This record gives sequence, C-alpha cells and structure tokens, in this order.
Amino acid sequence: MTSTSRRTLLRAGLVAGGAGFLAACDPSRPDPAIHHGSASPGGPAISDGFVAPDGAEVRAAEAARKPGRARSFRMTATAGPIDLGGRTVNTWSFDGRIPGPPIRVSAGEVVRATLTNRLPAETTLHWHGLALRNNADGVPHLTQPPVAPGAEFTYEFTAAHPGTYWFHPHAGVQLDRGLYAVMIVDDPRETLQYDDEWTVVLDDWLDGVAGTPDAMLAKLQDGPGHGEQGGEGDSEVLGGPGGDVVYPHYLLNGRLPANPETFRARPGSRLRLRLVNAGGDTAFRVALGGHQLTVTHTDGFPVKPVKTDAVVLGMGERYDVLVDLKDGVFPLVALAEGKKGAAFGLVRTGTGTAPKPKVRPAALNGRIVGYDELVPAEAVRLDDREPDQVIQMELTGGTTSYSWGFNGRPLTHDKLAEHLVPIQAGQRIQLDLINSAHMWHPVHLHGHTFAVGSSSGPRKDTVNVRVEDSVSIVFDADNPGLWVLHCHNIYHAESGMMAALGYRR
Ligand SMILES: [Cu+2]
Repeated sequence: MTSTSRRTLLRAGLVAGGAGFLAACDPSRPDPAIHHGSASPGGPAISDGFVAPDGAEVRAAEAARKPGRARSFRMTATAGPIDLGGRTVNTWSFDGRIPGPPIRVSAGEVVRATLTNRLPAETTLHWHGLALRNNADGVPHLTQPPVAPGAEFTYEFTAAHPGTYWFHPHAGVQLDRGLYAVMIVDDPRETLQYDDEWTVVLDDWLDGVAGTPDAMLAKLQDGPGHGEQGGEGDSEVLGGPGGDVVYPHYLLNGRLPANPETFRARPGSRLRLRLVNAGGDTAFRVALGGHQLTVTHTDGFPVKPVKTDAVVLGMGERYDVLVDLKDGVFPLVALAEGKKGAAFGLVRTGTGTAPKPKVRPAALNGRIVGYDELVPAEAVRLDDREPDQVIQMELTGGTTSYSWGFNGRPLTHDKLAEHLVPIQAGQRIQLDLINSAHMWHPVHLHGHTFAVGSSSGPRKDTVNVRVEDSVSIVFDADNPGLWVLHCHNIYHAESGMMAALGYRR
C-alpha cells in the first residue's frame, strides 16, 4: 500500500484484465451493467432472473458447507450509558458492552444468533468477511427486512472459514456508535504456534461527546462545503486526507487512552494479536513499542509470514500478527492516520513504569507492510485463470457535495435491489476499483474473499483504495445471492457509496 511500484503493478493488471463489458461512467446514460427491477412498496424489489436470498441455489450452497453442530448466541442492541474508562457516554451497544460480547466458534459450526432490537431505530446484523448464506448477510431491503424496534431476528449460518471477523449493524451510521463485536472462527487444524492471544478492536469515537453519528452525517450532507469537516492532515499511506470527521477520542477495546486495557503475559512468550478496525472514518497505523510484528493473516485469511514494524488498517480490515514479547511494559499505539490522536493499550510482561498515552514508538515510522508484499498461503491462493467478466467500478463523489457512489450513481439500501450488477455462478470476476476522488476508500465486498491485484494476491474482503489510485480485485463467483459492494467509511456508504452484485439464475 506504500509503494509506487504497486501502483504501476496494479495499473498493468487493469490493462491486462481481458474482455468483458465496461460499466458506463456517465450517470445520465443507462448503464448496461445494471439490472433495473421493479420495487415493491415496503419490501425488497422484485428481481426477476436473479437468485433470491433464500432461493434454492443459496440453500444448496449452504448444504455444501456441510453444516456442523449448532451454537446459539443472543445479543441485545440497547441504548444506555457506557463507561469508556473515566468518561461515561450515552450510546448504543450490544448488551451494554463495547466491544459487544464476542462470538467464538469452530470452522464448520452453525451460528444461530438471535438479535433483540431495543434501539429506537430499525437495525440488522452483518457478519463482516464471512462467506455465508445470503439471507443471513444482514443487508436491509436486500437480504432481509429491517428488524423493527422491539422485534427479534435470528441469523443462522455455517461459519465455513476460520479467521478473525466481526459483526455490526448494516443500518444507517449505527456502527459509528458502540454497536460492534468480534467473531472468531477457530481452525480445528490450527498450525500456528503461540502462547497467548489478544483481540484488539480499534474505534474512532464521537457519540455522546460531540453529538451523534446521525448529527454528523446530517452536517456532512448539509449543503456545499459542509462536507469539509476533516482536514486534520494528509496521510502519505492513504495518499491524501485521512478522513472527513474530526473525532474527539480513539478507543482500544472500548477504552480511552488515559485508562487503557493492559494485556499481561510472560516475557519470552509468543502473542497472537488479532487487530480489528471498527472505526467509522479512521484508518489506524498500529505498532507495539520495541517489537517487530509478523503478519500471519489479513481479513481472516492466511498469508506467508512477513515481518513488519507497523500495519495500517482501513475501516473493516483485520490483521493477525505474532509478537515475541520482551521483558517490560510496552505501548500498543494505533495512530489515527492523517488525524490527530491515537488509541492506546499496554502489554506488560515485567515490572516497570507504564509508558504514557502520548508515547509514539519509533516502529510507527518504520516499515509498513503493503498489499504487494503479502503472499497468500498456498491453501488459499486462487488458481490462475483469466477473468470471465471484468467490471469497472469507478469510485466517484467528493466532500463538497457529500454525495458518493460507484460509476456516478449514489444508492441507498432500499434502492440496491433495483440496480443489481449481474454476475453468474462459476465465473471468475475481476472488479476494477478506480478511484477518481481526492479521498481514499476502504472497499468491502460481502460474501466473498477476493484476491488483491491479481489471482496471486492476498485474500481479503476489504481493500484500501488510495487517493486517485486503482486496485483490481479478483474472485470466484461461488456464493449465490445478492451481495453488497460498498465503502466501509460509514459516512460515504450512507451517502451513496454502495452497489450490489446479483447472481443470475
Ligand atoms: Cu469511501
């Protein structure tokens, strides 16, 4: 993500993309890539010719996952006060905790999760990164009706692939409140050797301190010029502004830097860190003072182990890293990329005075591993194959109008089913993400784990597209249904930067 050679590489990948139609970028012309269905009032649009989220093809794909033992979970989305460590805010959370109670299962097990909605708004749950059955994907008006206040909804799906995942609502800007939690899918044949494990969830925080996320969205959208709230600074890694929103706080596992979480371990032990960015508008640059990190997974999927000083996580991204711990007290710092401030935690293996939250370890300015340096583990590498279809998705919009979209078309959840981009089961698909905007975008595809750049690239479900850069992503259409492609900047997504791919029947 750091090097100019990657840009050249990816541009070459675009040119070499092969045949296939190109979506029109002129919004005034009908788009040949888009299917126009007819909306039915209140419910999802009728999408003739497309696989339904609960269709026979989806049921067959789920059966092929060989569903194992079922595990039941309950979570209640609720409004109320939460202590962030010295400061109590009124916010929305799962079961009064930030992050919410984690879910942990073994690969192949069936998750049966019942959500109770005690919020004053409709909500859903989306299981970020999982290739799951389409009608459990949690996209309102596309894969399910929204869950009304006071109502319950049960999600049931096989967790087929091991890894570090997370879940959050797919409704409005709710994920920029406290509504997020981690889901870990253990590998029954885990080969990684380590002594301890620490899951670290990073977040940018304003709710109950500087208004609400809904008020922020309204402010960003409120006419020309009002979108320019950010401007704290540029990020070399992201190629431009860090984001649109100025946050008063950054949290690590729901805690403010002044009162951090401390992970205790033995000196000489090996720690597996599972890093998750649950932020709304902030990328984080993460380093552990005095240590190198060995990246073993990104977005749940294994890579050939590679050493680095720091990693940068866009919103929605995850990295698993191994660390051989030294003797002492060490700061885990997650710098808000292109912004002011950081999330902060501590690793303690011995005696000594804890470093202060303002500390900035040298490793933050060391080597940052880029996508082009990540090589997928052999078991998850896509086979070499020419794409059957190349789809161009231009990332359009800007902070002035605060209208974002793909190919010049802003879409909201209730309009996705009317504008499906058709794909066919069995195809190798290449999506060219072309960023013409002066803003970076972490682009997330539901239901699939693509390869970044080309078939030999690392497997991921969320990819940062730098300012005025392009990235191709490649995947096999092997999970029938209707799947959202969207920016994981929640303010961009809610301002139109969403699209949906539909499997043709
Ligand atoms: Cu975006």
